Amino acid sequence: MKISRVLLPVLVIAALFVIVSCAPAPAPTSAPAAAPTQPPAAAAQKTYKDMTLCYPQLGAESDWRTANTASFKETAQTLGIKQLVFSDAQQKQENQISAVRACIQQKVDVIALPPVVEDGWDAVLTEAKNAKIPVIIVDRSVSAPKTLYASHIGSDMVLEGERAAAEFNKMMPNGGAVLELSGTTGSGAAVGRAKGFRNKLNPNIKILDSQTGNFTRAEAVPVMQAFLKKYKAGTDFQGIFIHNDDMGIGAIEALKAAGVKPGDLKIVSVDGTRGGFQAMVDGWFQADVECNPLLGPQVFEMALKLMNGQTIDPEVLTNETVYYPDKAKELLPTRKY
Ligand code: GYE
Repeated sequence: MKISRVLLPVLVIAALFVIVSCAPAPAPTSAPAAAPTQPPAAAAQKTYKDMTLCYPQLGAESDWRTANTASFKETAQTLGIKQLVFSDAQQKQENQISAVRACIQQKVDVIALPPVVEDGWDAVLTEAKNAKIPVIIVDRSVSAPKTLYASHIGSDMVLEGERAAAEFNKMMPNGGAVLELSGTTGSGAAVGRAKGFRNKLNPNIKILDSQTGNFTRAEAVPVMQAFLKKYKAGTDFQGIFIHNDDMGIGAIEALKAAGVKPGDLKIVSVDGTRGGFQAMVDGWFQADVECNPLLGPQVFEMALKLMNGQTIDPEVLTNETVYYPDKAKELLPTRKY
């Protein structure tokens, strides 16, 4: 039989095709059925025992701060974390920035930062972000972009200022003049409280003067003394808004020395420390706006979530209230700070 030149290659290909399709199936390359593969192990969840948390505390300026530090140290112990890297920046931002940098070097798991002031954090927060160390801003706020930190846990300082204003509005329905003894200049706490106070204060109540006492008793005394030299208590002004209880206690010292008696002036303070409660019992403060320093448990819980890649709230505001003299005596022994 003569096969044409055209037909020959077609027949060869067809034959090859038959051979290939009849060939036995190649042996499977995967593991034999007798030894089935295990499902991939779930990523090991981190626990508190794995946690190194950095807390570059801003200072020790007030009873609020002392309670805040204690809350972090106690919580770290209770939870049994691996290490709490604690430092005290003595109210100096440059010390806090150095402490954060040391924590980045040490490759901590999470940084919880209570910023002394709002501005000036972008660079070091960027460094933490580049090192893949999440940062939780604690207590006061920062002005840095939200993309540079994981979350903020703390008080609504604006609301605190608004609550203080509401007290003056109630106590001084016919208007008058008040002084303001403000917290650390440029701090989220002082900026927020001042803003909230101005938001809500009735227009018939004038803010006669505002000076900082840097949140400390010691610095509040000379500021109050200077106020009392410049303005006559009860005549030029009828009230004082004080940004924290420690400064309130310093101010009382100066007021007493100048012969002012409890109740002569309307005084509203912030924090709700034992010292503030005592000042209400003694008749000096007419109201104390709560600011809760016991933030440790919430912060560690969030830090663990971050270590495990879980989702977290970008802002957690503390639930707070206002305290009055009528319940102060009864509540004083129950106060934790
Ligand atoms: O009110 C004050 C402290 O940032 C909320 O700082 C905190 C404030 C607090 O020194 O007592």
